[in-house]
Amino acid sequence: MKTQVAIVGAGPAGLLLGQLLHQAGIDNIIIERQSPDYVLGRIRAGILEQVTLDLLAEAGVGERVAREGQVHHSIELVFGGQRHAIDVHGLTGGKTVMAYGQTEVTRDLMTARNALGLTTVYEAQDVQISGFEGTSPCVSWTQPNVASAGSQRQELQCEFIAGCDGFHGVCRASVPESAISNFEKVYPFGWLGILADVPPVSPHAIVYGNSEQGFSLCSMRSLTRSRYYVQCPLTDTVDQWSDTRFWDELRRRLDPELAERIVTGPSIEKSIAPLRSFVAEPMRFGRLFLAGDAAHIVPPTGAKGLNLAASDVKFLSDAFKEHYLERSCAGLDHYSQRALRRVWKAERFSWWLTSLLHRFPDTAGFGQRVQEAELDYLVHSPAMSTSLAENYVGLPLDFGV
Ligand code: RFL
Ligand code: PHB
Repeated sequence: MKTQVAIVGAGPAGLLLGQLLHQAGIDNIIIERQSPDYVLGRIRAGILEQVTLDLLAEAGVGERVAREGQVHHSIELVFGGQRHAIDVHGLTGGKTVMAYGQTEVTRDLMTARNALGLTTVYEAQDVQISGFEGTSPCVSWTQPNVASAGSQRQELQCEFIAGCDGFHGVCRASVPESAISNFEKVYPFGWLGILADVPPVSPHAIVYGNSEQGFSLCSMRSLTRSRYYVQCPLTDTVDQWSDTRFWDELRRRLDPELAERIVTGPSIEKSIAPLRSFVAEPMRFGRLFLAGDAAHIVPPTGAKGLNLAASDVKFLSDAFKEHYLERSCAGLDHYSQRALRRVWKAERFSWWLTSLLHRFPDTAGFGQRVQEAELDYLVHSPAMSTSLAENYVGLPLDFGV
């Protein structure tokens, strides 16, 4: 097999890149380790920035999200038993975010790719990449389900490899240790999340809570499907959390009015996610380019992970277009620097919001009082609220350039 750009990973980053490259006439094949159903079964992000929405529209998949997504003009913060609205729309001169599940973004991209008849290899096992430091990159894998292929290795020769294979993927791991620098911060807690077919408690705003019991978050997927999270110890397991225990704990962490309004119901998904900040530098190694979670992770508090994956893909697809259509390497040469500049601002924001809203096991006394003062300052200072709002809706792609 041969193609111009081999994309490893059919998450949102890989699928979006494939779509944008195809539209520019650049041939690509996606190699994915899991089945389509498995990929669609992962419940993850739920908030899209305008930059991401614009990109989905550019990729030809903007219609359903525009029709079914819920526009949010504000966010709400609960602390000290009281709720405070941050008017994101007013503070940013009219910007908003959209509540629309990552699962649906992925579904829309998969449907569009299938309709175009583009090749995606699913359930590829033992994927390996090679030759990216020279001029002949190659992706290889074993395809156990294809009878004619037996257990023989399949090979895809290409001109470039896009590593869109998430945090645990093979692409970043294939780079020699001496060529890469990793920056990491691990947080001493996780998020227990549940999905339930109940109306969201706050359909027009995401609610972020900081209480004595810890962080909480009320989000949504539609007007009939809600997503809720509570901070929990990393040692907890899902079976320690019955639905009843979850709902009781969530209510305890909210203000009395919201707690009263919550509609509870059986969970249809429940999982615990650890929180991590991570950046690998650079994001390019010869003919290998990393994008999305393959290169960086943010704690989910600022809802930036999927949006950062989308902005990486914008920079990378523009660079490939420059290379193939204008015969210029400038975009590819600047990709890592350009992407990292945006990545680090989102890392800073996600780390800051995580520090502000969670209870840290070792930060009693002074640290706790400073957190309370900062929250109080945030909701009463237009300067600080504006800083939160402009980061929440997403900085412009050319910010500071
Ligand atoms: P993904 O989605 O992990 O996709 C990578 C794909 O690569 C495949 N893969 C391989 N394929 C071939 N060979 C291999 N060796 C492979 N190894 C892995 C995987 O099967 C997968 O299909 O990465 P991508 O595309 O970069 O997308 C990133 C986003 O998924 C991620 O940043 C967000 O989900 C983060 N995130 C959020 N982001 C937001 O913007 N807004 C949010 O509200 C938000 N909430 C969240 C989140 C992530 C969460 N968790 C569980 C991590 C909430 C949670 C709880
Ligand atoms: C979600 O809906 O899953 C969600 C919303 C906001 C966040 C993180 C996750 O900050």
